[in-house]
Amino acid sequence: MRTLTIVKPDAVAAGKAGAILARLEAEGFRFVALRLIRLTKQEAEGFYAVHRERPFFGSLTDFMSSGPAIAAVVEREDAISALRRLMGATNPEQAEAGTIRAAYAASIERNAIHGSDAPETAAFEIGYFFPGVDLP
Ligand code: FUP
Repeated sequence: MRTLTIVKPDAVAAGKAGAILARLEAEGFRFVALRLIRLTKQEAEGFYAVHRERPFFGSLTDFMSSGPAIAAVVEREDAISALRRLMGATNPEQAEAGTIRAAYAASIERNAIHGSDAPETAAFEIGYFFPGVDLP
């Protein structure tokens, strides 16, 4: 099974992208596709369109378009829930010890990593960053 992850701009700026990608490998994820992205504000708005009515939408999309990030398709048994467990809670104050967000997230907004939350969102998000790519 496959899912979409993003090492967010805060983690890339902090020089933690390699550590986070290594952690994914250590937890059994294999990279199927990977690219450095630099989202425009509009691209960030399109990605987070489900949140457009939320009060944090403007700030979140400013942050997501603030610098380079890494988008990857990763594969593993039970990939979606395994990645969500490994990421930890959205708010790092609630993230369990040992999770990526507990280690690297600064706040609920600048929270280091994204992972799709369901098969339908994974399909949408993979297509959003790797359109027309014939993935192996
Ligand atoms: P998650 O799936 O854990 O990334 O969390 P959500 O889909 O609920 O939220 C998507 C992103 O919105 C989060 F990664 C960070 C941001 N967010 C905020 O900035 N403030 C909030 O109160 C909630 C979410």
